[in-house]
Amino acid sequence: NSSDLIEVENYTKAKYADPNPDYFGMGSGKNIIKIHLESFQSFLIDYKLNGEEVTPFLNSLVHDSSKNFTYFDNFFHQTEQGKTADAELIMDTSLYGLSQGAAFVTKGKNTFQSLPAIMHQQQGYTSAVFHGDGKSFWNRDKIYKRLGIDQFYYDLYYNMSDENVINYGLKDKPFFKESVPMLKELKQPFYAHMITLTNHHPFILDEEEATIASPETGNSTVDGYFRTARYLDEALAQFFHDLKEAGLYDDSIIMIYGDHYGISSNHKKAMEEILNEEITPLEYAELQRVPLMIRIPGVDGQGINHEYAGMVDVVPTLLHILGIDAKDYLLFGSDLFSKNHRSYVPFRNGDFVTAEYSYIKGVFYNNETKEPITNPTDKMVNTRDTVLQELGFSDKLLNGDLLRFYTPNKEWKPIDARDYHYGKPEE
Ligand code: GP9
Ligand code: MN
Repeated sequence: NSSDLIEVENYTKAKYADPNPDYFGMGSGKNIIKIHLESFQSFLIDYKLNGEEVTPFLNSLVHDSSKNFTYFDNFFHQTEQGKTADAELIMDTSLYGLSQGAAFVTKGKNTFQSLPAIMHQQQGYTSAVFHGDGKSFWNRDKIYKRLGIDQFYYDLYYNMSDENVINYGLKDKPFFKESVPMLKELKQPFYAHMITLTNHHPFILDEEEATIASPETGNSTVDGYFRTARYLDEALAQFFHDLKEAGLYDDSIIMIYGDHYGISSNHKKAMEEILNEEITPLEYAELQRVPLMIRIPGVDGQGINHEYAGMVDVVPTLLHILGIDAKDYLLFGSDLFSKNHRSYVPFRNGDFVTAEYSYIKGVFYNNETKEPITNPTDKMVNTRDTVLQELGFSDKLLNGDLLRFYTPNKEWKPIDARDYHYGKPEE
């Protein structure tokens, strides 16, 4: 066990990418509002349906430089069966999920050294998750205590009346609306994670709330997706407006991300119609892009950043933005703004993508020609092996609960789940 831990430590520390001085510490002490776009894939950005933008508000964050966002257009989700729960785990710990099941559930008693706890211990941040579903879905009420999340606002904190609810839970518009007063109450600086829900399979919406005509592929999943994505886009526009009114916008870091695909491989035919191209294995992998957008107050947005990156990169990136060096922690990702950010993005199944080539289901492809590479270079083959090794190290950490034995630095205090209580609000 201890030799496993040393091996993992050597591996992650060798991959550490030093901070970019233009970003290091630039967001220190600022609130962070992290917005989860359920099932949102990057192909929606700038996509036009019958000549009309599906997500005009998100598109404006990408293109209007006065809004000061940086949009990573080659950012990929790295989730597996744990879906939302995997995205949450990866983005708060820089570990991978498991190849089967959801670590949020099966590793719900593990020790973690998570972003919210590090931020709390190093800089006094309060953390909170907001989500309009039952508290025990994905074992959240238990695992959040292991992640050191101070507050969890789940369905009972919201008005779950019939007209406010569809599909899994609270609709995104009332969700954001009712969250703002709760956000205002949080002790600052805070790290607030807003998890949306309406853009979730099977993508249903009340007719009177639909503001865009569906495509007509005849596949209800694909056809519905555009309407719920538009609804989410509108909910987000309303949230930004309300954050400004509440005085929370200007001085907060805002990070927006998509958690995983909405359209699974079962819907290739309809998607081929939508995208007007064949969905080969390579194309399907490329569709696993999800948006990542960041705005840091006082720092110019870059517009579109083409760096290839994945969810594991988020923890070191945010740590460095706050001015906390990531080097002490066991993290599989590296800082997106670092000049030495690593250039390949592993998927949980061992496939991976880089800017030039991809490795999908046992085949290397040239991204430009889309053709298989029959004679991969040693470097390509080595990268494939490194990806498998990295996933294996992450599995060792989770399966052996090895972070129990790891002390990042002398300031680190282990998270004690008993310190956290997510009491039911007064009825
Ligand atoms: C449920 C929601 C959906 O609370 O987060 O999870 P998913 O099905 O996307 O994993
Ligand atoms: Mn999800």
